[in-house]
Amino acid sequence: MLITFEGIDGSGKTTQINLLREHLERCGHKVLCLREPGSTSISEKIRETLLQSKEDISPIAEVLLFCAARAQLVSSVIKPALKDGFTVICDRYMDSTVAYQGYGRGVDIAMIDACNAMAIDGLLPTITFILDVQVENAAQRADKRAEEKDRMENAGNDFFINVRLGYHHLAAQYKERIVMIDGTKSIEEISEIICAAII
Ligand code: Z5A
Repeated sequence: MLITFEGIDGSGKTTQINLLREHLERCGHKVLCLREPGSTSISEKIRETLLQSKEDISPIAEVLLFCAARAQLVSSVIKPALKDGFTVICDRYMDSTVAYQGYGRGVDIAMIDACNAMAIDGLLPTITFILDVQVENAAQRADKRAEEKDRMENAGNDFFINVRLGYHHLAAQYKERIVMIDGTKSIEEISEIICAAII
């Protein structure tokens, strides 16, 4: 089973992934947690370029780089792990490219769908959780962290408002796969909803 988590930066994905991992391991599952972009040496190098580059990266180049990182992760890690009986939890996947580069940057969604199709090679998530929080709320949470903002985090409020809108559209379009959760509920309440949806 491939479980993916989505939402704007600071929406609580990492928190919920850790709780779900504990829950699934207690139930006897072998669990592998991954992040996008990243989780292979090539994909981590692409991540470094995407998030830390001081040079401008064109929106199309951004799509191709995120999808290249994804293609490498799918073929070298996710597919083999699923074959070995692992439950794979991925912090972001194909929906991030639609929300961030499509709705955020304005790249044509049909072009993104085509790139995503190449990258995932038929591997759709079994279930996707979108943690929905207002941009201001997520920004307040992120501000509490001491780290310097990366290239994507510096994109500005309007960008994140559009990304959030993109997630709303995706949730409406793919009801059979996507569960959208109010990310302002308590950590425990959200975790209960997620665990109940997995069973
Ligand atoms: N990106 C893209 O543009 N296109 C793509 O195709 C892909 C990615 C795959 C990767 O960022 C960036 O790449 C991301 C999208 C872009 N950029 N942005 N902006 P990342 O991997 O470095 O980080 P992230 O995925 O955006 O999120 P994050 O910083 O790791 O946050 P999070 O995992 O969603 O949240 P958290 O760390 O679990 O929680 C944040 C804080 O809130 C923390 O203090 C928690 O204790 C607190 N929290 C969590 N839940 C709650 C609740 N329920 N109530 C109150 N407080 C809470």
